[in-house]
Amino acid sequence: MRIDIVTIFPEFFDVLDISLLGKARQAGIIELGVHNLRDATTDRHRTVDDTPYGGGAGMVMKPEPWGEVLDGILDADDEPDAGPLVIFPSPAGEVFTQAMARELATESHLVFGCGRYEGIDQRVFDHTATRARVRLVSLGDYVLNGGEVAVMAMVEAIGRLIPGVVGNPHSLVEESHEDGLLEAPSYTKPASWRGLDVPPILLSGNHGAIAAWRRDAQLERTRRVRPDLLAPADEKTGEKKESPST
Ligand code: 6GU
Repeated sequence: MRIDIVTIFPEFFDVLDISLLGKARQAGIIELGVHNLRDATTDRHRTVDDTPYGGGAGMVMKPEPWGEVLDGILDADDEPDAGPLVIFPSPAGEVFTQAMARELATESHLVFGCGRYEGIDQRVFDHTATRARVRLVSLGDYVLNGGEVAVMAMVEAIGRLIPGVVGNPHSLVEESHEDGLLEAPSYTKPASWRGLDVPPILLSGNHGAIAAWRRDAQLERTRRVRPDLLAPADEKTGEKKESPST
């Protein structure tokens, strides 16, 4: 997979040299390009923002540098619905989920455009949408100063789902959210530590009983911490969605 990131803080993404994703890059599974938006400016101060039309607080990112940098990344020959998928992290976007990470992990080219300040001129989204698929994606219902942290989280969640990035693919299955539930608690040696014992069933060697215990623990934890994950009611119709898979 090819990943391009546009940002005014390219150093922010230096950490992608290390850990699992760094290894995946060395192995050629992930190809990463980080682009400094300021390199696409033409004025002496390398200006990327300006005051909003219509007034209001804060600054808005100007369209011209975005147009320049995206011209360099998007292939003019690509059909809009083939080619790269362009993602703009935004608190106004659809919420990023494990299901979306799985879907995005099947793409061959992702482009992330990190906004700062009060956002990016709307015409950047509109123009980009004439030549590529565009999605606005939010990490959740809270406000970050810019898209960089969100992109880091998305790249990690997506990257680890690309075949070959995580050594043992089984470790991808038994995780929170993969089956729609939170994961069960886990334990390792010693069997007794500071007066706290590992649940005896996990030492029993009875794989069926262990699987049943884990399932119960998942359901109990999900009911307690994230009841919204269990057949949430549709806000308008009150209709129950499909239950998490078993
Ligand atoms: Cl993707 N961007 C920003 N700036 N804030 C956020 C977010 C994204 N997701 C949640 N809050």
